[in-house]
Amino acid sequence: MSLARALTLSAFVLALAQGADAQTKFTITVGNISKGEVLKLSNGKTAPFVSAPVLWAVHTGSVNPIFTGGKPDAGKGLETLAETGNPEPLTKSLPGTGGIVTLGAAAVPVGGADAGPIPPGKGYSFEIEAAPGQSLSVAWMFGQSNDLFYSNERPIALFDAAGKPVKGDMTAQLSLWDAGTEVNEEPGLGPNQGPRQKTPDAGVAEHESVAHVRDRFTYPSTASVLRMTITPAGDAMSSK
Ligand SMILES: [Ca+2]
Ligand SMILES: [Ca+2]
Repeated sequence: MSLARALTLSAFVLALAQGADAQTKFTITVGNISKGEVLKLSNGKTAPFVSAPVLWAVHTGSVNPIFTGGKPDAGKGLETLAETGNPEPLTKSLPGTGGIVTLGAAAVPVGGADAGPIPPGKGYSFEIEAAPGQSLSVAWMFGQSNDLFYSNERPIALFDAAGKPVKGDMTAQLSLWDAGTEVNEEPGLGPNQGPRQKTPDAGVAEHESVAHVRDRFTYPSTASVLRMTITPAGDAMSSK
């Protein structure tokens, strides 16, 4: 092989490798911004708003791969996430499905040493890498519930139409869902909810479709208790 051809070939291979690595790093934060005990209970007492670890997926396509609204829980682990806060079954069942490129869970609160929920004032932070065209979907349990979770109805775009990384507050893309697997009790008081249940399965089973929560109880507005932000790294790792 001539030197010129070898150089051309290596340049081509390098370009391919750089194309494959045309990733942008993003830091995602999910914070519990509630203060004190914001859940006002029917017994006159109060309880704090608490969120569980965050399941996240970077994916292609126009559909959130974590769950399907309007259909019953697919039995891949959403019930465990929504009823106990543990994202682990979904981290094992979801890879390879729904256009998922990478998937993980953020379970250790910032400044903490152990996995656990985030009380008022605490948060999770994690890094992802994505290429233009890829999106983010997330899900985590509303801790003081039987089977409620926060997630995005549509994929959260990580790039705009021009391929530029997005940044800023994405909280408005989140809403509160009912997994349809356990009958709801009063948030913050029900004996079969995350912080109080004696076993992970405690509670009355229900068989409904996953849907936006609709019951006789009141819930804090999402933006009053949570803040999710996306911050792209200063410089993309692409050579372009
Ligand atoms: Ca329910
Ligand atoms: Ca329960």
